[in-house]
Amino acid sequence: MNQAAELYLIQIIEKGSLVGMVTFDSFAKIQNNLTKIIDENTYQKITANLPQEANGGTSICGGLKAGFQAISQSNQSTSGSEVILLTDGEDNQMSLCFEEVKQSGAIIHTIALGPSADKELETLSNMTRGHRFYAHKDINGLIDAFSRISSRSGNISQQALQLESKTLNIPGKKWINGTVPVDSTVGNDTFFVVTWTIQKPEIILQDPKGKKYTTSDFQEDKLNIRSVRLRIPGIAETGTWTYSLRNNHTKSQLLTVTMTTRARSPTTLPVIATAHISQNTAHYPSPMIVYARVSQGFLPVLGINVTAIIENEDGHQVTFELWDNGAGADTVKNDGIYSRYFTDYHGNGRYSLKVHAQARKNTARLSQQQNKALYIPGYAENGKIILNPPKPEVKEDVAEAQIDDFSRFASGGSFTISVVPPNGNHSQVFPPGKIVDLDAKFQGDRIQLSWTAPGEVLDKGRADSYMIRISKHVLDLQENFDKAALINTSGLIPKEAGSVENFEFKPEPSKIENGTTFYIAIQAIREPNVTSEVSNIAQATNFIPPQEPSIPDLGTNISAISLAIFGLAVIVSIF
Ligand SMILES: [Ca+2]
Repeated sequence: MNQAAELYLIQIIEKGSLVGMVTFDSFAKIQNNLTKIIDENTYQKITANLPQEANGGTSICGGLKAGFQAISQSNQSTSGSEVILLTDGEDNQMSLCFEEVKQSGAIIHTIALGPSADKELETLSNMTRGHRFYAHKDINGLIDAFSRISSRSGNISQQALQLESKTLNIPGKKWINGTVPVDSTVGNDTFFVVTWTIQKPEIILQDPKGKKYTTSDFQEDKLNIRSVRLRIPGIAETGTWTYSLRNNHTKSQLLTVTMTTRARSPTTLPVIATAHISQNTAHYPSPMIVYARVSQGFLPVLGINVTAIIENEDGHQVTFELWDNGAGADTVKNDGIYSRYFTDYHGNGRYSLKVHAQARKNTARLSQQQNKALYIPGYAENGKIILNPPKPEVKEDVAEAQIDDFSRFASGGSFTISVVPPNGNHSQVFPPGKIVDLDAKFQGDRIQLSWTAPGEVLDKGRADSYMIRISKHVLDLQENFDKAALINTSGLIPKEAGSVENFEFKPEPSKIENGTTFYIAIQAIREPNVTSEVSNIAQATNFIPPQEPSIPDLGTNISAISLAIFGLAVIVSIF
């Protein structure tokens, strides 16, 4: 805990902030009134008072009251002040100061440390619109939590950004290597921190130009046991940094590696990743949606790899990719918001979310299109509902700029799940995902369909089959999907969730005339008989091109136009 608290003060909190500290067990004590963080000396004054050991008891109200007192004594208003409340204990008297907390106007961020932290702790953050976190007693979870808290306020150029955040279990006498890309938007105030559990490892850190830093370059804090830190002088070189760590002990031990930095200059907009979850608390079997937004300024960053890492109280970890594909849980394609369902519950209690956004091999693109406009589907006028045109999609062909390879870690806070039955595969209660991007068009006398594959469980895995139905009347599909004509899909084997599916078939020729419109919808099926919701309804209109005129010179243009409308396709989104 001290390692993370110190790291927070040195590396993460914005310079110029006022910081104080209160410690509490059964009693609370103001360790420092608010002090402006200017340089190393100021944070050392505070870290010197970090508690070395705690007595029993947890008086959360006592801690909060002393916190408010420290703020008032420093001639600051509690209203708008931010309090980080970190505890591993329980306090059944906590609700006694809820009213005082509300009156204070302070924002309380809670960090529940370990599985015994009070179950009601998050009431304080919910009540004051603070963030909520859950961390094991290992340092990485705390560092992740602290860096999220700093990113709420202050200047973007002063925000600490996490480039690396790993916990590594290294066997005795073994080396482990890793790489971290440092992109050209960051590099100021860069720290590389290693912690260990048994014995200090050997460290080699190499910048992209080959300059090496070794164990002796790292500073070991006298106060702080089992961690070393290197502040990279000047601006960290852009490019790939590599590190090697050797566990010098004969037994395996846990090492953590953290790299934080800030924007390269006050005028550079850095690439930023943020993460959040659809609900703070959920009752089984409600699925959660994980979101990560990756942007530079207001512009979305596309074409990167975004991974969610979710951990429960026992340390059971689930990692999965998030997608910006406009299918499943992701509402809009290519808006820089990457989303996915989470259904892999392992027991009740707190779960923590962390996201890793990384661009490797120059695949990242910066969309030049902002996607901030609020879409209003319609309005009422004289008692009638007038619909606006459909919501504009983010176009595929907008100008895009390539950006450097980068890496960002971001905490998405914690959430609580209740009523999960013990054991068993819980994901089976969820059906295959609803297809929302079915597209249809005529090609000659055939209809071509395309959509994004859902999975057997929402957007995960692989469905067993598809059921495609067609009608000339949209209402048939909307109101009576199961009665509409079935297309033979015997040759169609569903692909893995997230893949693009293509399927082509020939409608009955007798029914096709010029201008005929067909409506099509699809369901995904998991054996024996679990079906997804019916998809959006796609529409394909058959335009038979007019006879080509016999004027050879102009003919090319005219036939080009008729070809362009031949196979006109419209997606009708009916949800
Ligand atoms: Ca999206």
